[in-house]
Amino acid sequence: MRKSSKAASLLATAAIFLAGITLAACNKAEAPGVPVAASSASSTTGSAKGDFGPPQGEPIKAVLTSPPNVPPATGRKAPAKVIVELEVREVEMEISEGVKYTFWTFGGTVPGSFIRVRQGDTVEFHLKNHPDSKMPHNIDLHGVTGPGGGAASSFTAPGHESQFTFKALNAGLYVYHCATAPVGMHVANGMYGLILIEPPEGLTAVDHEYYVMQGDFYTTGKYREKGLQPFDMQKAIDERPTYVLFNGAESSLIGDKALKAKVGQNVRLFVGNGGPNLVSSFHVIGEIFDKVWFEGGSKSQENVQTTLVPAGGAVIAEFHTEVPGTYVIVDHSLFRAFNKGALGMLKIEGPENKAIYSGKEVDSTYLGDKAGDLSTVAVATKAAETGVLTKDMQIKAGAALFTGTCSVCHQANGEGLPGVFPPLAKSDFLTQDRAKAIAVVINGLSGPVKVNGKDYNSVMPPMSQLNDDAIANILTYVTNSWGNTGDQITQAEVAKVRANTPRPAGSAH
Ligand code: HEC
Ligand SMILES: [Cu+2]
Repeated sequence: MRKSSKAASLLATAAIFLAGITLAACNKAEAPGVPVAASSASSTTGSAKGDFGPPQGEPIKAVLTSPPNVPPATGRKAPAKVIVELEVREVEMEISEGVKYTFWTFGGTVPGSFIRVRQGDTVEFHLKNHPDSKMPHNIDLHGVTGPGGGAASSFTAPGHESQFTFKALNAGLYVYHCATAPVGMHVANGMYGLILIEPPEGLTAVDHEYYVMQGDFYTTGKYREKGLQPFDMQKAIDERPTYVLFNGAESSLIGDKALKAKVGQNVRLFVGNGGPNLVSSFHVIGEIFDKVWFEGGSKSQENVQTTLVPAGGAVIAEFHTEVPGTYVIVDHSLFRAFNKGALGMLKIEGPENKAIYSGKEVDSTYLGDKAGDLSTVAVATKAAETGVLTKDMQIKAGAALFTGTCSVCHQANGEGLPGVFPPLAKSDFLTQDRAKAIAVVINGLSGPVKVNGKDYNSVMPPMSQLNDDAIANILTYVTNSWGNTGDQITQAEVAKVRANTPRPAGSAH
């Protein structure tokens, strides 16, 4: 295709125009105190578009929210002076059932408090570091124009406070994080969050806004290994996370903490990724994002299945709800979802719409071991900690874990499928030898076997990725259900079989 001379001259004009904008942007960045005229209506790029007059009215104290909540829209029509007060706290919290971790937080939560201002606002930022903290911290806000995004002005020792002021020049959704050395470690411990800088006209009204932020975590113990788990620097350097999580804990968006909406509503997700290492392939199973403002910027894309959220980046995703049910939120790098915790839920309530979707839901496949009633698992974990774990607690926890772990093959009623999956109900194989039953779960089983007089010759994959306590609970449930009679199978028994039997090649340890 040949360019006409007219097109060439148009291009030249555009080049001059762009050069002008770049110059304007430079001037502004160098002298942020000098208000930039809101004039250049023809301009369509970056920070030149906005309302940069002096702050008006009384200073406003920013409303900060904990995830998954988002502060209300600023609703302002003019720039203001906004005061943000954020306190760093180092707190021990549950990262997974019975697993504790010392998080370093902005505001006591992971991710940190959500901050919402309007483009053109002058933000007076106060960073406090709680006297109980062991470490100094600071903050780098990606929405700040200036050295280190504020990091250079906010180094704060325990029990101290620092203050700096910035003008919110660019609209968008931005990550903030701690940038104190070793930076990777501060971020890996949960020191990140989101700041939304609304465009002058604000965002459209929706029924729900939620705050979801992914992060990768590195513990010396294995996935779901109980107790207080220290940070593992080597795993972090190797980028081998033990956990990949939404909102800092495995259970943060599960069960009664699931995000909620009704059929026929508009939902907006502010999705961030703190990293420090992984890039997220953010996906909601069974939904399509009608609109995504990719990379947290000003352009939107439509009809998106999976959106990429870089480490230190964010997106705004919107969709309209049509069909009731549980929608599973994942990082579509699926081992992270099913084996490292990157799984959440959105529960949509309302009338069925058979014209859009015919069936009843409940898809335990996509929920994995989170399909059952997890409160029973919590009860068993707590009881095990204090040494009062009863058989009944184990059976209830095992029932929840069996769903989505074993039921896909052996079926919810334990009957299996004729010729393919042997029954666990009244299985003579199972009741023969408990150590052998434990070994089957840990190391799998293949080749010809006879169960209740019928021949099977198939493959059960090793399930050694399950913890000793999970296997003990599942087997206690199995050996006490569907007409089976057995007693408690203990964690110690499972640990012994694990130690005394070799793992097949390629299985988890
Ligand atoms: C992917 C399908 C699959 C899953 C998931 C699965 N199994 Fe199996 N299981 C099998 C197959 C197939 C066999 C028979 C293997 C053979 O033919 O050698 C079997 C055999 C067994 C046996 C011995 C035979 C019997 O019926 O008593 C036990 C016990 C058992 N499984 C328990 C479990 C438990 C507990 C879980 C969950 C932790 C589980 N299985 C998950 C497919 C599966
Ligand atoms: Cu820090």
